[in-house]
Amino acid sequence: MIKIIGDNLPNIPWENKPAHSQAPIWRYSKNPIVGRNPVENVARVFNSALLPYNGEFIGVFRGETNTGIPYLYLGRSKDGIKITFDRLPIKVGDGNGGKVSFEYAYDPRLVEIEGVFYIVYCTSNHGPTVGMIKTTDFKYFEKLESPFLPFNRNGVLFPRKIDGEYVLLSRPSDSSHTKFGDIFLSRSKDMVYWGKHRHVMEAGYEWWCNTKIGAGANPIETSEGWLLFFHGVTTTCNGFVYSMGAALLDLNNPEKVLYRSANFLLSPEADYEVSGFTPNVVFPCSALSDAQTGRIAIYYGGADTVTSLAFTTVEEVISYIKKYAR
Ligand code: BMA
Repeated sequence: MIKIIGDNLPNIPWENKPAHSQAPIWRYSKNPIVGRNPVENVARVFNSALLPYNGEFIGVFRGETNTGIPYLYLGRSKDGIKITFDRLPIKVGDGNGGKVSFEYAYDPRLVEIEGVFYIVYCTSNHGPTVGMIKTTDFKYFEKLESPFLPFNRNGVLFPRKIDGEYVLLSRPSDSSHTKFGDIFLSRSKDMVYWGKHRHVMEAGYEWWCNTKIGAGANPIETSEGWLLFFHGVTTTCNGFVYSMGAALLDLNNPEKVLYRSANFLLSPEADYEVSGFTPNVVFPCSALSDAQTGRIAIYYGGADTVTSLAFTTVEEVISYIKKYAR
């Protein structure tokens, strides 16, 4: 039996697989869970992340303001589905009483490591790159050093140290709508200096992810390896199409890919994925898991417009990855 190595989460959002479905991942029947204009001055919320917190859920959300510029918003939820947002973006300090301002901030991932919550997101440091913020109470947020020079995006931290080091996935990019990109891994002992950079996965020979790929949700530890949901992009005559893929990485040497599904697991099909601000985008940024039942709930952005949920189980998704591994 394939197992999740981690905490139980009895109140994980959940819906059983529809009887007719053959897919390894199924959409929540009441998607999207966040529609347009969810809070004053925010036109769209998508590409966001939630975690369990004090028996409920807390999240960091990409809020596209009515200026068109994205910032990070805090949201709370009792059930992981109905979310209440703060009216203003998260205020961030420099750790010394000063304030930090952002040109923009988007695509946050949220992870807890040893009681500290880290927000990993994309921001500007004279060009887009990965930014890092920490908090222990969701009241005071402290900006940490940027792990990388520009240009880089899609930073995703592993939820625990491996061999005493923090491990961060990322995707070196360009200054615009990057037309290339593989997933790399870097290590740090202190969250300041990052090194030992390793290549993990290349944009596929498979057509659905042949332009670029980027890590999606924080990896989930399982008895078979780290389960990584990522996005893969193909280029059509009408632009990019973003789908969701999955792979299993070695528990001790996560730069080693054990299995990678040649098939996508979710590709834009639903109305809220194929139409919106950026049509044809499925973009995962976080996943909750329940060790006891093996249930997994994945949060993803639809068409850069809405936030949606999809479900699977560890048994189902890992069997699928192995069955369709190249
Ligand atoms: C990427 C990021 C994501 C977005 C995607 C599709 O480059 O900007 O936030 O969802 O493009 O537009």
